[in-house]
Amino acid sequence: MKSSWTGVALACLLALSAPAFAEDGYDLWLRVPGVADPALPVRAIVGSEAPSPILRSAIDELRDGIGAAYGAAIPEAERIADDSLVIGTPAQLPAVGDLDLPLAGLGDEGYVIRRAPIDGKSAIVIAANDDRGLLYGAFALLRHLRTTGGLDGIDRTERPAVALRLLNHWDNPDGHVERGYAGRSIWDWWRLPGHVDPRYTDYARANASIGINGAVLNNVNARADMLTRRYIAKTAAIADVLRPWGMRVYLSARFSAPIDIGGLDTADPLDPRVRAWWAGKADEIYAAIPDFGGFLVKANSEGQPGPQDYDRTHADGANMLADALAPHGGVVMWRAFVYSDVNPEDRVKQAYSEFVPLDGSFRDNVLVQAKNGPLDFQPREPFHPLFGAMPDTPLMMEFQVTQEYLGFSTHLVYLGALWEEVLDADTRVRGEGSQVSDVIDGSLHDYALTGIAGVANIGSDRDWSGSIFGQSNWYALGRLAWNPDLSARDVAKEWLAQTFTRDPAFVEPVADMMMQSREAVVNYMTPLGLTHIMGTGHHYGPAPWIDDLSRPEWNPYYYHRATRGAVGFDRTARGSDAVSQYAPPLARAWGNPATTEDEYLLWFHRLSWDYRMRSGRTLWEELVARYDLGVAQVADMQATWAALGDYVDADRFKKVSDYLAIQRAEARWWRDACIAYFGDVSNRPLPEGVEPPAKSLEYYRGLAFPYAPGN
Ligand code: BDP
Repeated sequence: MKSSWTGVALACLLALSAPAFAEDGYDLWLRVPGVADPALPVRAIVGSEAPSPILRSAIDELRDGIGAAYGAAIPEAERIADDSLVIGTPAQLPAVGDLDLPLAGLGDEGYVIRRAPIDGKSAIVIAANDDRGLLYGAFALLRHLRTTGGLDGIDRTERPAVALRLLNHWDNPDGHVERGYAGRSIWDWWRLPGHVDPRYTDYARANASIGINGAVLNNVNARADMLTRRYIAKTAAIADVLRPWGMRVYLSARFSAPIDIGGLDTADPLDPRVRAWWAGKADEIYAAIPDFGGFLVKANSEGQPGPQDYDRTHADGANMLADALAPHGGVVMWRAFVYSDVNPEDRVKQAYSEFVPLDGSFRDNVLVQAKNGPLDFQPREPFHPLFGAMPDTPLMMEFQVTQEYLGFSTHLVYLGALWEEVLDADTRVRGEGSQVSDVIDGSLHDYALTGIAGVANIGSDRDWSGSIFGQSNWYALGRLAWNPDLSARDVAKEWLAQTFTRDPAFVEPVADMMMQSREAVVNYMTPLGLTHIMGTGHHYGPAPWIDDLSRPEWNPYYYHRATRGAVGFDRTARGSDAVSQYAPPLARAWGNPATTEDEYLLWFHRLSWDYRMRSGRTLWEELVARYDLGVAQVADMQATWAALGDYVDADRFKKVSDYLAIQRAEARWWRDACIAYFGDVSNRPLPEGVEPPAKSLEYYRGLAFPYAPGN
């Protein structure tokens, strides 16, 4: 059997000596940990004699991970002796079956880890119904080892709450990543399939370690070329690398592909030639990739083609693709991110208006994928009213890991806090306690399909995410998709312990800093329910003054409508009545400013600048105070980090410090530009003692960013 003695010995040597090499962040959270108690708890690994590629991944991972932690070589053995780590399904290892572990109901991905004697020998057992469960069990054991420094308390029984746990890459075939702030695409489409970058294995391994089981490889603003024979071969090469790590590949499908690459003159979903073309395309893809996951589709949104071009509905379009994929077991993820340039309805209402009437008319292998809020990945939005409103259509969650609207990769914003807020939100559709997470995990409406996707923040940068703390958002996506009830703070602590050090003197203050970071970005960008006031196109920096773009809802002004007398978007019954899309208790609460949380005030209400806030301040004074608070919170983050240099290697310490300095300057810029603008429109003087903006409003209006990334 294969053993990597030398590899382990080398890793140990490196771990013992001071880090002489650059800590560039490439190793993510999968680092060599030390242990608290050096007594080796595992002397050999016993698994199936002919492991599948997935089980091989799991065993290698355990052997190398435990070996490196204890500075010992862990051989693979055929017989169970004392201190064996036994990994297998009951079918592979009868001794595992004899333990009568609670595997029923754990599906293919769940696992049990138990310290239990086998034939009188002390053992730790990782058991599952399928090799994928064994892989996740192996990573769970290593996570426990890395976060606690030992294997005490390792017993657990887990299964993922959500079936599809996916990354959505917005990567184009030319290597540009839409809204990417971490370099170029990691997919080297040009050299594939001849050259398969070893980095894809590291990518798959990192995903497997946090339970992510699939990736949509290309941008939702899709090129039809991705569906040509040439590109299917490239996708197949990536699928081959991802498969041993329990991951499937998916593609974004351009709805007009039958015209673009198929030689047809229509993409009408009810046209038999179009249906036949897609069926043939599905056959071709599955011939190359037997476990292909399916299609993600952005249709009739922001200029993308779709079924409405032929007077058909979203359901007609989704069902046509679903029929093509169904014989092969694939799914369609049809996006609900739609708003029209001709529809005057409040933009945040349009997805609900279009999709709720279609509830129940989608095929069984369709999920409707909705963003967490009804607008567009803003620093804060109320949850999307579709959640809870489509009991007969599986809704899947789309989060954005890449920080398009949250300062790009240089701002430290821990998104676990944002996602927890959304997942915990109570839709009230079945009384109290009908949380968004209950919709997403299928329990509220008995969905047969469930999913959470995150728009990836991964690129060719050595540190993958363009920043060290950006990695925590990738990590949190996986962990919260596995279990949406996890606490975001606990997830942050897990990530910190594995990425830096387990020392609580480091972990506790930095976890606090991460949790605060989300509120900080809301405060210095869009406090009190303001939204979408960033620069046009690139979305970098403040630009609340813009009101001259061709489509009304592209203008920041559309969202705040500030005048001398008032500010905010009236979404009550007197205004756009968006509140009516929520369950009655929420509609009532959000229909009245007195019962609306400060966080959502200007999202739902249009109020006088003199409106009296809970704090006793006027709205104008409160707005200024929030902007100041946001800047102060970033200064606190900087101070926290500055005091922790002893716990972090110099490379990563400096990079984070540099970025925090950028973030602080930019937080100040946001604050200054926004209070200059709102102060000008409202004609309000700054409250006493408040520092005036550093520059004039004209200065901020004149700034331009032609080379901002990701655009
Ligand atoms: C917007 C992005 C745009 C995406 C779009 C989407 O600015 O690049 O294509 O979302 O999700 O926020 O389709």
